[in-house]
Amino acid sequence: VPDDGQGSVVAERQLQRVEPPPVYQVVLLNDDYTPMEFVVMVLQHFFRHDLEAATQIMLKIHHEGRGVCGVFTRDVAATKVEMVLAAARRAGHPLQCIMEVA
Ligand code: TYC
Repeated sequence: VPDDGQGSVVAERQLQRVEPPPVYQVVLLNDDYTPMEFVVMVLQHFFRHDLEAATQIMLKIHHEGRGVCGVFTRDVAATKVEMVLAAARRAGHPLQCIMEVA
């Protein structure tokens, strides 16, 4: 875009500066009651981790209090949180799952 001296330099900058989509990490929180096997199942089923990765993430949450399950666009992250919470409540577990800006 040529500069016509009427502000088109600003227009050019705005045209070229394409914002990346904001990304959100889905985080599982530790608690004293949810079975380790349930958390591993959640990480495999909803986040497509294999058994080994799911087990490592679960143990990290168990020891450190929280852990990242994956990074997604806002809508996908929100859906993951809802699916995890629905599965946990259905199974009677207090598991907490949140999303936050990555
Ligand atoms: N702390 C739980 C237990 O000892 C296991 C657990 C791990 C729970 C990760 C929640 O997000 C969690 N049974």
